[in-house]
Amino acid sequence: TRTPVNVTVTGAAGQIGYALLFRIASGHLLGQDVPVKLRLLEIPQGVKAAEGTAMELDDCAFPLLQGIDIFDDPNKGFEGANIGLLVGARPRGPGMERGDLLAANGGIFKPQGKAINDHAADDVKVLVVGNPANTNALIAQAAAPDVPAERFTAMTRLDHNRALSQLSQKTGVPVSEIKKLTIWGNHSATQYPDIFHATVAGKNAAEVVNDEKWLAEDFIPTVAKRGAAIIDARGASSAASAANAAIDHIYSWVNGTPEGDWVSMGIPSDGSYGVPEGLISSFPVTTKDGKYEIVQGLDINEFSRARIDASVKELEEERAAVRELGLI
Ligand code: NAX
Repeated sequence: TRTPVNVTVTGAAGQIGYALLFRIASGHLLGQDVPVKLRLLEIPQGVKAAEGTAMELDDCAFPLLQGIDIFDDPNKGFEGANIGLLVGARPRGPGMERGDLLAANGGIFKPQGKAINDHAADDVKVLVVGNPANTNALIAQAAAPDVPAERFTAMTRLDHNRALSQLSQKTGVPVSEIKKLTIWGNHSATQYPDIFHATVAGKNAAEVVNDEKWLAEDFIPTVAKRGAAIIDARGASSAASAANAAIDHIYSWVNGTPEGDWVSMGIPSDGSYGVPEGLISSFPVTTKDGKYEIVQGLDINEFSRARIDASVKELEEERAAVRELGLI
């Protein structure tokens, strides 16, 4: 029998945590043949609620779930972690400036990065979901100099899935027939969902759509502002879809992307496509044997270039701000 994989989830008592943990435990994160042990990390005030979620996990009697432990100390929470899902973060409160937000999250992601550095398993893979996800990932990465930098990633898969769904509705072609869509840049309103390389039932998506006005004024803003639209409708932010995207992100990273398709991941740039090295930015990637690679050689037209540059500029500003704060 296989050794269980240790999965640490931060913010375990939150709404994404509630949607995420049951899917991890039922085998959707890694595969139906992979046993898991859950390590839930919360702040002290969240521990009791996490214990309640753990009781429900017990009550599911999931065959693959081989243990649940709950912590409020990151050093313990990340001990032996093979996968780290960093969901808990500090949301922007009323009147909070970006600098305050980055500083508050630095107070979370810096110690968590250090704990990963000192206590996680050698093969640890980290996904940051908590916003601002790209820059939080950068902070955690900087605090973990002994962990290969490429193990720190940020989630743009929800944006990717949202874009797939919007394109499917526009073209009337099921999502299963849409390939090679890309989210570039930051997980924020500046992100750029790119359909110029995407295919819809084997045909170029931009040609099938053939409507630049829809692209610029409907598709891109709808995808970029979907989070706000969900809050408006639900009275709460995306939770199940965010959890689903986190599952997809790790599943793809560990188990590989299918031939002829790719996914979007926020990853440290190697300078590809003019994105400054080291920024954690979203790229089209293929994965194999637990490693990802940026898809190379795509032609970036003017329409795309301007939008990628704008989002990357925002990431550079966030990086400068956290440098200024001494967080990286
Ligand atoms: P909730 O407020 O429901 O839950 C957050 C949980 O994190 C709370 O239980 C809190 O006690 C815990 N927490 C706070 N600080 C912690 C720390 N230092 N260590 C451990 N746990 C800690 O938020 P939820 O709706 O679950 O969202 C979590 C994060 O995901 C937010 O930052 C949110 O902005 C972000 N999102 C990111 C998305 C993405 O695509 N990258 C989309 C969905 C979501 O908005």
